[in-house]
Amino acid sequence: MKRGIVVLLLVLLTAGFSFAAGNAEKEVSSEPIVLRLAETHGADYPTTQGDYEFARLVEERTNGRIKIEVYPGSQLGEERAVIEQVQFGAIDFTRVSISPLAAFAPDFNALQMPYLYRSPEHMWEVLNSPIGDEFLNSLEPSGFVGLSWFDSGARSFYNSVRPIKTVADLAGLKIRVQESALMVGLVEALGAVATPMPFGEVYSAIQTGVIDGAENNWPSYYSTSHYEVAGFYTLDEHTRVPEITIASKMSMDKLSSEDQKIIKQAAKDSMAFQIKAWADYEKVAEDAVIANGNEIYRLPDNSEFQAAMQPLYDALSPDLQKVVAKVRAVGK
Ligand code: BDP
Repeated sequence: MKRGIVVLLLVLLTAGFSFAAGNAEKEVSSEPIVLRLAETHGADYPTTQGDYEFARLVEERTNGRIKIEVYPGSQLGEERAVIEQVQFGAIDFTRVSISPLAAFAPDFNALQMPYLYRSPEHMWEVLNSPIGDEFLNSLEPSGFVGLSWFDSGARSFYNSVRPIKTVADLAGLKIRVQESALMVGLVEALGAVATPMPFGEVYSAIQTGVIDGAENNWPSYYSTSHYEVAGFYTLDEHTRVPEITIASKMSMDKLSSEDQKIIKQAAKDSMAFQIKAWADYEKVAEDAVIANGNEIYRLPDNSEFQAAMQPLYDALSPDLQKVVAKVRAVGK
């Protein structure tokens, strides 16, 4: 009987030891945590360069414990579909335009209204103010953690049919917009026909005449080769739409609060790198498009365009009108 108990104890003890040893081993040789970030643009594009910088900082600051793998070129899907996957944790991070994000968090429309910012500096002052942080934090109930902002210049119209010099020139043109209700309204307010479509489908849609044009900044006009099939570019600069990096709240909740802090800080610290890369690439894109012989027209004055878009402001909810007023007051 006594011997039986001793044997039983021994068995239990060895089992306990090997269990403890197993655990210790797991901790020592623990694999890095690998997280995925989805990006629409190709590897050389300035937002993707910003993503790589973010990933580099996270890896460095966690001594390699956390690796963020960047998937450029829409490998994980187009923006809207990617945002959905981030929402339910299938993708950990993405860098997107706030336009498609506004379908999930409608308040973001207040940050992409036409002619909202007086200048690029004004936009940065807003994003770096408590308003910017309030927007980043507002995403949590929708299942996202807002991390940081990237530059995206100003968006303007391009098409394959005719130069646009006045609002009347836009009449009846079929213009692709992002998958965003606000952008549909914006194009319709100018008398054109809005066609929402994923970014990756725009080139062939212009080439085959399904649409006449689209709207975007210099870098995207160039990097997508849209400038080859839509030769008229009018610099009306109707919107400045910030880029944003978001994390899946489900993915973040699995990490320690210390690691969450490192990730948030690394994202903020990658902004300066992207903003510089943006300025450099914007110049490269502009030079290349001009060298290609495209017809570029800069609106001498945007008041006609601005007046045509006023109904979009009138249609905003009273709450968003207040946010717009706060944005406009920054730096005044
Ligand atoms: C580019 C943004 C990209 C958007 C794209 C678009 O960087 O995130 O998806 O515009 O128009 O400027 O869809």
